Amino acid sequence: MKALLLIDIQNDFVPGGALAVPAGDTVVPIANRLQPHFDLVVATQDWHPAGHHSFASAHAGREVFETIDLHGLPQVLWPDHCLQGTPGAELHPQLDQRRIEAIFRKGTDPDIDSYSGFNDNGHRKSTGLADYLRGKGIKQVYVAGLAGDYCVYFTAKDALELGFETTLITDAARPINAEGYAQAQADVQQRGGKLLGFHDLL
Ligand code: VGL
Ligand code: ZN
Repeated sequence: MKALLLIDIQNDFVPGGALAVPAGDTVVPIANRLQPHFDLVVATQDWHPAGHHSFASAHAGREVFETIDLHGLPQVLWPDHCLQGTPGAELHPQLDQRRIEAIFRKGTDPDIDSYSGFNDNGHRKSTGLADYLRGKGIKQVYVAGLAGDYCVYFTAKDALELGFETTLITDAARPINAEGYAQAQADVQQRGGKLLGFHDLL
């Protein structure tokens, strides 16, 4: 059984949003075309409380995109984004939600960021996604969405570590930084993941 994991396809991550990923909106029609080819479709939603410690605004004298040490983990400081209950945190209005069986929220703990859909960045708490997928008989996961070099990449890495056969649908994700995404793809492959273009799955 194969699951499609649609990562953080939210208004704040597309052009015009608070943490816009270049061409982020182009993943929406691709995600919609892919969905019917899977046994299960699941989405994640970045879902931060106000004042989340991944926000530069929570650290006096710090700038957006600086990296700091946050409770023992390296943390890129982001613009305020995906605030719980705001339009920016909603899934993109053109994303077809009819086949999305569950939405896993992450980033709710103010003290730690959570790029992966499975675990926070310190692997301290899980979201329950792995158990959910196993309960549905899923052995293979395909990862797409935003951003390719952060939440999509970390989700694919965790999926591999958790024992899922993992494919990154490279052109169904868009990165914040192109070089970072090239490295992410190489790393996924090195860890035993597959890379595919979305046309190969239609
Ligand atoms: C993301 C940075 C901060 C993502 C989420 O969805 O890739 N990136 N929060
Ligand atoms: Zn975030």
